[in-house]
Amino acid sequence: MLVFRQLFDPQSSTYTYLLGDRPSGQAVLIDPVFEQVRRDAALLAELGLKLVATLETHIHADHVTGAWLLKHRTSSRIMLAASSGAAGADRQLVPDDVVAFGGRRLMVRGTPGHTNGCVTYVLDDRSMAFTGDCLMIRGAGRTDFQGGDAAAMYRSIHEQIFTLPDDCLLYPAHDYRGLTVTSVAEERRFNPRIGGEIGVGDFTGYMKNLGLAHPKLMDIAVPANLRCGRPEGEASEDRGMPADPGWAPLRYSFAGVWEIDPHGLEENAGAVQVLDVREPEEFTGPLGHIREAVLIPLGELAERAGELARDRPVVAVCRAGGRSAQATVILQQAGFKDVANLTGGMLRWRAEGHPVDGGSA
Ligand SMILES: N[C@@H](CCC(=O)N[C@@H](CS)C(=O)NCC(=O)O)C(=O)O
Ligand SMILES: [Fe+2]
Repeated sequence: MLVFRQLFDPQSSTYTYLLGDRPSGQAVLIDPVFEQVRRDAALLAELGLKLVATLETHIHADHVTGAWLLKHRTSSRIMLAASSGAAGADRQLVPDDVVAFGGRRLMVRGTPGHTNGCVTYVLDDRSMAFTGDCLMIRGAGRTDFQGGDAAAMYRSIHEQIFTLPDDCLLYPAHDYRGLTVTSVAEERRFNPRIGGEIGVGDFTGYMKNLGLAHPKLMDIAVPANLRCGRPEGEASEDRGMPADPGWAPLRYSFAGVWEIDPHGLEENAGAVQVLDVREPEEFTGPLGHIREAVLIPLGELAERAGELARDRPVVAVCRAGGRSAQATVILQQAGFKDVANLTGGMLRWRAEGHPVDGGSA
């Protein structure tokens, strides 16, 4: 079984694709974005997948790749086209290369035109292909910088993409209108830049007149991507990715919440404030509460957050870990930096045998 997820970076309108092989648990990411590495790593962990490789469709001009950062977090191998000219890859791909993840494979097709190092990845059964900024949904990548070549793109699309099966789904690296997927047959017919009877001369004429401004991040992104996303100063803080919190062992969830487990909280109990956001009758009810917990029901938290100390991390607690997750959001909005949610709430805290005040056995 194939695990497939399409992920979006709203800043650059980039799609990142997660493909996983369920039986082996091995996965790849196509075109990860630096600022989204924490999110992507959280999803891989929650799905029980091990990242074996990151693949680039090309050297991006509008965002920095997450390849280097993911390699440091997960030991994944960095793969991209030899023709991209990038330094620091673990494997340089050439056309017809095969990238394996567990029992599944991606085939590499050279599709230059947007840049001269662009490739398309085709899934083993030809049910889907990842076209980067070559063929886009009712569009095509621009050809006016980074060695772009409209005639080369015309050939790439006709010879490498339109030759795939009609119902092969095509997933681009970007879409600026929120469209997510297309197919070979519909692009062959309806693509306004290259579909129908449009010839190479028509296409190059169209592409010369797109009139697009250069990507805002181009001067930062291209040099960084030629290093596979390794920050110049090495430290990840240099590029907008704050370090993970160090005050306790925390886990970031795909839902966007920092989580602490009962064991981690007990180990760090002296250093944190425990905030219980249940209703008063629950606090004194059968589940009991954690020693020295401060009670502020969730509905009152926005107004009463000032009752909490700002110089100590806050761990929010409720019955099952749901309301307290929302409490971490409210606290962050109120300016608290070090906040975490007790995973599983009082139910898990008790089930794992940690001490409670009050409550019934
Ligand atoms: N406005 C965007 C740039 C968008 C852009 O130039 N995208 C490239 C892909 S790197 C493209 O090929 N666009 C084709 C199109 O918009 O038709 C930014 O500042 O990042
Ligand atoms: Fe691009």
